[in-house]
Amino acid sequence: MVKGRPKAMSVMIIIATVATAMTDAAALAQQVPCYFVFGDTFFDNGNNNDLVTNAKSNYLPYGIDFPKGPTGRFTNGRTIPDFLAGLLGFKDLIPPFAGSSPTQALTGLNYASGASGILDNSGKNLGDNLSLNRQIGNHFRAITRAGVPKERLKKCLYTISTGSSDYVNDYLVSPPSLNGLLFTPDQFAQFLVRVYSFQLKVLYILGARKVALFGLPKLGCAPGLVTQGGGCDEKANSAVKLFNTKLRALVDDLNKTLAGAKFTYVDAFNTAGLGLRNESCCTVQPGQILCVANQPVCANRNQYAYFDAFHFTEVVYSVDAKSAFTGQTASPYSIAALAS
Ligand SMILES: *[C@@H]1O[C@H](CO)[C@@H](O)[C@H](O)[C@H]1NC(C)=O
Ligand SMILES: *[C@@H]1O[C@H](CO)[C@@H](O)[C@H](O)[C@H]1NC(C)=O
Ligand SMILES: CC(=O)N[C@H]1CO[C@H](CO)[C@@H](O)[C@@H]1O
Repeated sequence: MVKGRPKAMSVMIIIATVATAMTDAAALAQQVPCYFVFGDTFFDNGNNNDLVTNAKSNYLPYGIDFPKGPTGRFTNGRTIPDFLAGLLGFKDLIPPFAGSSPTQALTGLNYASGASGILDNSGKNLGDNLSLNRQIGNHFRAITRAGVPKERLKKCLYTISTGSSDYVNDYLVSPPSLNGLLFTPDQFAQFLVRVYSFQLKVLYILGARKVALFGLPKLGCAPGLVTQGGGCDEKANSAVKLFNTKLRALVDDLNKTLAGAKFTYVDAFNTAGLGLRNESCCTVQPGQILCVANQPVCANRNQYAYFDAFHFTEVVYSVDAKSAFTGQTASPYSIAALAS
């Protein structure tokens, strides 16, 4: 018995070690086989680099806090999809569709393109664009080319951030665009959500079942959109709020009508950048949105909500990603629940 005791103890130690190793493995294991990203400047990670467009960010100071430097992300460091990939246990970040190899469609691709919107023409004023329709076309080609099985596609995560460009590059521009003249804010939101709904059904037909839709932030509080007096543009905020309300309703509708699908809505309107400084961190020319190349940036980027006059800093994206993952800002499902 006396002799047996150390033996039992060492067995217990081994069990404990194995148990710890297993917990670590579980924590690190990739929770979904693949992750696909769609959307606009908030999610773009390099798809605009080779397009003929003014909506580019592959120059310093963009990427100043990113390990590889400027990549075409419209922020100082990582974006929401980058943080989500980490939280989901992916060892590598999801690569941009532009320049990807066919096999990368097996683990996921990012099709997002700066200035793109739900409507094909949104952002056209800035140059070439990969509208959401074109992104869905690229996804179809990528999964077909790689022969990704439908059963695998059903287990993947899909996140989409779109709609901002339809507002800032179309509906809200002055002098007014055709849509700005034709539609009331409520009608425009309705129109956008109707088109978006159709696009999401196409994505469902292509295999998407676990889908997180990011709502729009308070666009009217972005430094590039604030009023002369420095306050938020409340007309912009109330227009965006109508879109968010209808998008939230669409999520419930799709969840009910598309068999086997889980859609969730992520709120960024009430949360993004709370409590942080609200002026641009980088140098922006008056009336512009993007950073001037190689000009001074703020030293303490963790204290700023906005990196340029429109896009948020990495610290905001980190909080957004975590709260969407845990479910604090996502409903009816957390992204963790979608993934499981
Ligand atoms: C920016 O922050 C200041 C100080 O907290 C505040 O007075 C101002 O209203 C804010 N502006 C915007 C556009 O949010
Ligand atoms: C989603 O819709 C399904 C019916 O297709 C329903 O069983 C489920 O409870 C819904 N989930 C939520 C969170 O509303
Ligand atoms: C300027 C430009 O190339 N715009 C393109 C944006 O995308 C649509 C299709 O989604 C094209 O028709 C436009 O030519």
